[in-house]
Amino acid sequence: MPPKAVHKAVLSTVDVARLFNVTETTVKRWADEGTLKCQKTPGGHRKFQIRNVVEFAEVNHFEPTGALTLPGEDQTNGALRVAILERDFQTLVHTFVEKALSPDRSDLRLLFSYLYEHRIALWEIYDLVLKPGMAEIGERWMRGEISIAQEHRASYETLDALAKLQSEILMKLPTGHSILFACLDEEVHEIGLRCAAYLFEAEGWQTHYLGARTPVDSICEAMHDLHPDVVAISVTTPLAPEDLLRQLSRVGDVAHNAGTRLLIGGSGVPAAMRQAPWHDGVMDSGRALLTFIEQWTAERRAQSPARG
Ligand code: B12
Repeated sequence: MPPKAVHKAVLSTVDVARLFNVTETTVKRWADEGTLKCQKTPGGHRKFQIRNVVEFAEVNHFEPTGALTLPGEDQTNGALRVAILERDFQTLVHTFVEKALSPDRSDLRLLFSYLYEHRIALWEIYDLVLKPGMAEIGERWMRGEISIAQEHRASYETLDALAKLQSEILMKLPTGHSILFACLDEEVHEIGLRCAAYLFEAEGWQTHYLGARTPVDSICEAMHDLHPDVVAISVTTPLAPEDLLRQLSRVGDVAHNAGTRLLIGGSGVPAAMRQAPWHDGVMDSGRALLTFIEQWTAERRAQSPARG
């Protein structure tokens, strides 16, 4: 289990780079110029005393907004580390479920930070840990092994922990593209929508988030006011198929008239809707979303090669 307190008095180059959201090369340059005091180990690695890093941040007005490599890494429970190294997602899912149901809220937050710090990509956390983990929690609830209260708490702790993780990740530079996110009026499930929004944000997109239970009229109004490049709707609990079709195709029509693309995601999109002409793609994973972004970027490059 990840430890709960920061014990590191000495930071590595990687730690400092993450702390200030800069590259390791930048940190090495600061150290070599003497602006950031460091000691070198016999092996030539730079080590930074916390007090020197704090002083450096104060003098240069740098805000340490990034995340440290998870504190006390050395004492971390071996099983989790081995699971990460071996990319044993079954164990990671199991650990997620345990932490999500733990009464200590910091457990889940630390777990997400820990996974990310150890090179488990954001989309992998969402698709390969969170999604199967939440499905497991749903099954436990259906089997009567956990209460409604526990399921609700796990959901809201998850949303909080995802927000905390988002504040720690490295974001790409702004792309100038924007996207609007919403769930339809009757939809309370919004964790998947959150994941999609965070992934776009991490890729440098400006995101507008309307959240769960948004009336279709309000989604259309927001498209009119905000002019997003893309609108994304997440569907988990299917409405009566004709209602879902009516609501989504309305969003699609309004979007296309405004030159906005419509993406639909989530586990509740009926298979029959995948080929409909009024949307620009149905996606059931964060990985698929990244492919969309890659294609979008390639198309934009092809349209205006000079801007790159
Ligand atoms: C958490 C949860 C809740 C929470 C929601 C909290 C919240 N704020 O979101 C609460 C407790 C409130 C809830 C309530 C209900 N729930 Co519920 N819930 C779940 C549960 C356990 C997990 C869902 C989840 O968050 N998954 C994690 C996310 C990350 O996965 P995801 O949504 O699939 O998203 C991923 C992809 O699909 C994709 N994605 C999703 N959206 C988008 C969008 C875009 C644009 C893109 C690109 C990608 C993308 O990316 C994500 C990452 O991989 C599921 C169980 C399950 N098997 O999923 C049941 C489940 C969804 N719930 C279910 C039901 C029935 C309900 C209730 C109707 C129960 C009831 N009788 O009251 C109510 C809903 C009431 C209502 N008015 O609608 C059923 C739905 C069955 C069905 N298909 O109809 C499920 C499947 C449980 C079950 N097996 O019966 N629920």
